[in-house]
Amino acid sequence: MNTTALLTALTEQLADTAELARAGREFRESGFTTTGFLAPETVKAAVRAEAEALITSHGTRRELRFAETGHTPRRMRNARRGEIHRHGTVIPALYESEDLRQALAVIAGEPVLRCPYEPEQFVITELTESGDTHGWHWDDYSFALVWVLDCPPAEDGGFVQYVPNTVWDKESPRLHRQFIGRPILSAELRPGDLYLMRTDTSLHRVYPLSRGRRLILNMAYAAHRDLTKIHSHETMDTLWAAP
Ligand SMILES: O=C(O)CCC(=O)C(=O)O
Ligand SMILES: [Fe+2]
Repeated sequence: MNTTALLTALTEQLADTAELARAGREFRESGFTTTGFLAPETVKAAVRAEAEALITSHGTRRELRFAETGHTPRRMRNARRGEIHRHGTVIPALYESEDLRQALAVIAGEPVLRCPYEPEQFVITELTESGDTHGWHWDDYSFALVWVLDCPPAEDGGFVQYVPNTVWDKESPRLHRQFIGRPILSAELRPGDLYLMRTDTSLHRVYPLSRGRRLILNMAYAAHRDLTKIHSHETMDTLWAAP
């Protein structure tokens, strides 16, 4: 199927308003909802095939810690936005889809905009080694739509944990403080799932892998409020931006 046909299939699927309403209720309550219903199997298969090819040809291993998120570990392989944009077709086209952003806006209850800072628009992340994790952090922009392309069962790690309604102070993240008096929520994910998270106010992480492999595509989106905030991009620049 070519990219135009895939986008048409996506648009047809996005007409499921009952699912959008359910996801919207969940999202506005907890800052998280699974949204696998947004994309048909044909689109998911095309995203997965492109992500597999890109991580194989352009994946770079990174092992980093950031003061801005309390020195939590990032142990992963990534293909970054520039590489995906240059060598991919399906993923950049999906990111540009206005129909997809409109569906996300129904769930979010507010407009969902392209991320104005290009290096953060999308990234492919692969966890392969025991101990690999995307450690506790917040994102710079309001929303992430994550496509789960490969994932082990929860017993082997790789599930997502989050603490909604928290505030990122980059100067003094006081990460452990965020857990005191607040529950950590966890969501099991399966290949083919998608989820939408309010990533600027949900402290979140991927539970360290003990076995198996995890592959995701993360598409980041902005809210209007993000466009007026002055953003510094230290953690993401180091993680994803070109050297
Ligand atoms: O891998 C995930 O499910 C989350 C990824 C994430 O938090 C990020 O890329 O900022
Ligand atoms: Fe994140």
